[in-house]
Amino acid sequence: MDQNIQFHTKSIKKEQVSKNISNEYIKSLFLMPFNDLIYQAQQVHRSNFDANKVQLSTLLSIKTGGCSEDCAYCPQSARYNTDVENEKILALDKVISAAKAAKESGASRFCMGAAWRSPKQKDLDLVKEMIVEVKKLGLESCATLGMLNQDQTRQLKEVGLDYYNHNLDTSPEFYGDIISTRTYQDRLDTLQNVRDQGIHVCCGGIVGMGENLDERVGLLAELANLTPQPESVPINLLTQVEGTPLFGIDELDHFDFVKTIAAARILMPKSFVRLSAGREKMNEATQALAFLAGANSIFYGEELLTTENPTSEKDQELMKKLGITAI
Ligand code: SAM
Ligand code: DTB
Ligand code: SF4
Repeated sequence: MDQNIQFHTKSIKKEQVSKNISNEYIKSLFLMPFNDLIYQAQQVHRSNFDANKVQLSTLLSIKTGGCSEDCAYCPQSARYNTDVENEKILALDKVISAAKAAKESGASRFCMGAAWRSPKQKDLDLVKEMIVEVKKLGLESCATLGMLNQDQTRQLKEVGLDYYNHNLDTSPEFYGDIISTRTYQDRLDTLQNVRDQGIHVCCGGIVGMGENLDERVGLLAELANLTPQPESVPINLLTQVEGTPLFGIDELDHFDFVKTIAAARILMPKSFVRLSAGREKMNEATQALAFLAGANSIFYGEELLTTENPTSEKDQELMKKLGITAI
């Protein structure tokens, strides 16, 4: 572990102490020569995980489109003119067959996403039934439904939800350029409500939205200083969708994406770091570099929520080439 971090956590129960990892320290990681950074990340990775194992989560959009929020990256916002239609919540049998298929193709976790600002009680009741059925199949359950209050997180815990995904998306400084309809503090409050119920936290963000290096560093600082750190950290590369405000912006260099993964691995040594959206645009070598940098989870299955992801056959092929097996 880096001395910087060790100093702040010394002899105090790790989960209860704010780590105070500084932006300067995080930036220094990004400024290291690429090979040195990857080497350090790989060392941290190997001392905490089997370096040849990757966790597979399959996503299903259980409620697509028509969202009231204005997230500038998102094709599901009702405010932007994209190809995504406003659909009704999926029927339980459709969710069960998608979960069965995910299980058969080798996923260990099934993540249900909904295009909501936050769930209404009647919708939450339906999601609770879905969670129960997913768990019956022997899959870990995950949901991402927007903001949650204490009562909603309690209800989800009651039916056995394993993970809740709620991303900080970007740094506090850049956040206002991306979303105006909910605040950074709203997100932190939801994460706290999830944590208070003992549901595992899945929290990450998006890079390639036009943020500068300090802002990318700022996202990692927020994530790494969450106490305890999230169990799962999805790092998404923006998938540019026509009709959204971010469509057509300069694309992030893939080495900068890999560096973000490496920094996340060093800063959050025990978290699963997920190589998330954006794989469809990455070649195999870039993905292999991301694994070398410490990514040990992917979204698995040909669709994310509304956009494409590599097919499971293609991923199996890549994993075989790299000698990687599923957890
Ligand atoms: N509506 C809920 C919410 O926003 O909290 C849950 C679903 S939302 C689609 C989940 C996450 O997907 C977002 O927080 C964002 O990080 C990610 N996401 C959405 N659109 C994306 C895109 N075009 N590229 C990369 N990540 C994206
Ligand atoms: C996360 O961090 N990435 C996933 C999941 N959590 C819900 C979503 C990616 C969405 C990409 C755009 C889409 O397919 O609509
Ligand atoms: Fe709605 Fe979530 Fe998309 Fe934001 S990211 S517009 S809250 S679906």
